Amino acid sequence: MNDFVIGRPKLLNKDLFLKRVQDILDSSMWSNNGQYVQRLESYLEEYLGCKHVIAVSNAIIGLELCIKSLKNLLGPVCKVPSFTFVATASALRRSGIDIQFADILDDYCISPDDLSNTNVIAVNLFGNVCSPEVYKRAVLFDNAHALGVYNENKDCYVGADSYLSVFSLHGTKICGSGECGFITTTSKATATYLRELRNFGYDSNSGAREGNVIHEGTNAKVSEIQAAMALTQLENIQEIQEKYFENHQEYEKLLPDLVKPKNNLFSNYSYVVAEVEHRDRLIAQLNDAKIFPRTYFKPLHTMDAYKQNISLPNTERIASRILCLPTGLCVNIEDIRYICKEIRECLIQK
Ligand code: T4K
Repeated sequence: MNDFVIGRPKLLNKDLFLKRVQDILDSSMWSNNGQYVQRLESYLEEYLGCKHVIAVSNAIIGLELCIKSLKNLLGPVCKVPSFTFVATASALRRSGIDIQFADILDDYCISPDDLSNTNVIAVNLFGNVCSPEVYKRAVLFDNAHALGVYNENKDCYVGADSYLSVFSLHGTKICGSGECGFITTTSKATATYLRELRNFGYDSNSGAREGNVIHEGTNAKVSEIQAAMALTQLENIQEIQEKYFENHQEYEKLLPDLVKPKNNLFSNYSYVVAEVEHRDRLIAQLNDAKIFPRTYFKPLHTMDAYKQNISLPNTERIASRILCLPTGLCVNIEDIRYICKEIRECLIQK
């Protein structure tokens, strides 16, 4: 029998990818802003309808580059939700910025009530979209989960009209491909700055390596093979989204009392999120049936590296009940029926 996990990736057009790998090997251009990185960026700009895309090696480094570009604006402290993946907070701390953790609403996005005068990094978590009040306040969006989410309030794809936002193309994400990510920005000057930071801080006008270094940069470049993999998967984004949507619909049909609907109709449905009582006992029983849901996320303010003696009631309540269920291209409708039947049986036994 299969095991059922939340993030097992599958490349849809493997033959095309292998052909592209062959092209890359033959061309002997393996990195440094080659044709596949450029094609990946153009593809995303067109798909999202956004002005500038900068491919980076993963989303956390993308967040760090954005934070560096915002440094004068951010000040010494920034507000982020405690209920997110550690990358959001880690990127701030590694940039020397202190964190104030905020509570979330029932849709897992940061609560607008909790935003004092501090700058905010907002997270469009699980394919949900933050409220319009948060949109007005956020200086940067962590869109790691939000590729292909259409924001009904703004009538554009998430990331298209934000000054700065960062997406993940990690293998566990929708259209993921190993390790990759990208930044979107509406500003040409910021895009140039970020491209220079990505490439050790070299002046992009100076061309060759002998050119001038004008910023303290890093290496956040994407290799050609990685970019070709991401591009090949993205070219099937519509089919992939339909699959995630069908899976989510089936879960909502079979577990209507447990699975949380998305807060916008045009979500990417990339995470199936349920809330249950006695969650940890249920997980142990499901694991016996080879079903491996995840408990994303443990609140950051309760973790050793980020501990703060504060109370965030909604975050703490939700974190004790949440369960992300298996979905993705390797999970089909039959699998979901099996998973839901097992969940029902475990809940009856309790
Ligand atoms: N912001 C947010 C809100 C994020 O959620 C993330 C990352 C980031 C920023 C930073 O993005 P990146 O810097 O990674 O681009 C995973 C991912 O590594 C991480 O990307 C993701 N969020 C986070 C939510 O989940 P783990 O430690 O839970 O992954 P792991 O290895 O346990 O995999 C999850 C499941 O997927 C397992 O059941 C096994 C399966 N799997 C995984 C991989 C990598 C496969 O079957 N094949 C695979 O290749 O962190």
